[in-house]
Amino acid sequence: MNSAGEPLTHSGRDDVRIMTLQAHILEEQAHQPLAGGTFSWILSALSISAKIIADKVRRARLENVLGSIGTENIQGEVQQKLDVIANEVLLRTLGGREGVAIVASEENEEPVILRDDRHGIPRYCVLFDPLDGSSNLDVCGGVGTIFSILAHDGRAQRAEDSLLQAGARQVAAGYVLYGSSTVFVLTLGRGVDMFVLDPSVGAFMRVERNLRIPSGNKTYSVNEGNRRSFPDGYKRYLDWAQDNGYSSRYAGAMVADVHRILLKGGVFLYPPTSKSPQGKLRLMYEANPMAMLVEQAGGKTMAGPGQRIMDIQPTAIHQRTPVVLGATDQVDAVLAHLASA
Ligand code: P6P
Repeated sequence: MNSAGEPLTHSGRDDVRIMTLQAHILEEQAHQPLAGGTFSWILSALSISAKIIADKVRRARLENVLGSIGTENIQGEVQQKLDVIANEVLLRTLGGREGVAIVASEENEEPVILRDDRHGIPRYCVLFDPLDGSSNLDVCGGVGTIFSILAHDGRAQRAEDSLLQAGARQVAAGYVLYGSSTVFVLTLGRGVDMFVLDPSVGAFMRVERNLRIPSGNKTYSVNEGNRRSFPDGYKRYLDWAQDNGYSSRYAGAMVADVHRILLKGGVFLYPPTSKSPQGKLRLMYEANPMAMLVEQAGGKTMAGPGQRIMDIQPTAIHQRTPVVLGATDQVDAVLAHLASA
């Protein structure tokens, strides 16, 4: 019964059932012909990892695990202590799942091959950025985990041959935002659903189904400190946006910026710059999963004029790409300026 003593029923759009992420995964499992329990177990490993990482992020300053460890990752970026801790959590939870053949992480130069495909069990590749935006940690800014799941090709001779699939072949994608609350956003290719961790219960509770990105929000999200080295079309767009009453919002963590766009609309851009001529964001475990989520929520995602992100055929696990993603009307406004002479 709800608070008014009425029976809990499907009330149109607002499904009042109490659904945890675990129950949602099992309910969705029926729609994934290949999945069976294998796929669901992978998602539950990501859920457990999110809870563990959320606790470590919340306690970071108390337990003095902020700051860097003084080494750099494959990206040449200084590793934060929690980058390494979050990476270990994901490797150890996913490592225990029978359905995971290969994992690839922003923090590991080479993919980790966990199992081959001899026994005919459908297996998957899981790619992730364990703690995206971790430089925000010291100042209590939003940080997140981003993940992408691909079906493993058991015939592949090398791990890369199975991993290097275009984003359009992802079977699932999502992120966890460790912000004012811990939010788990997931797509299995049938829309985008959102869950919030209830610490008193220790479960992710479903709060939104089939998220749709609102149109008409005149907000852009870009690091304007790089403006001088943007290609001219991006500069023309920014001039146009500022002449037309746009606001600017930029969190410095892709998960936080994309989450705002999923809920409120607008557009996120990471153009080519002099420092990152191919763009800064990584295709396989940042751009592709976010692109799947945004497109599943009715938005648009491009690497540039005429180049849909999820159509890019990757050639390297850590390759980078420019990114323009968000509400379709707002992405189209950017593209119009990239194309204009
Ligand atoms: P910049 C974080 O390091 C990250 O990979 C994304 O999460 C974020 O959108 C971007 O880089 C921020 O880069 O150059 O603006 O600090």
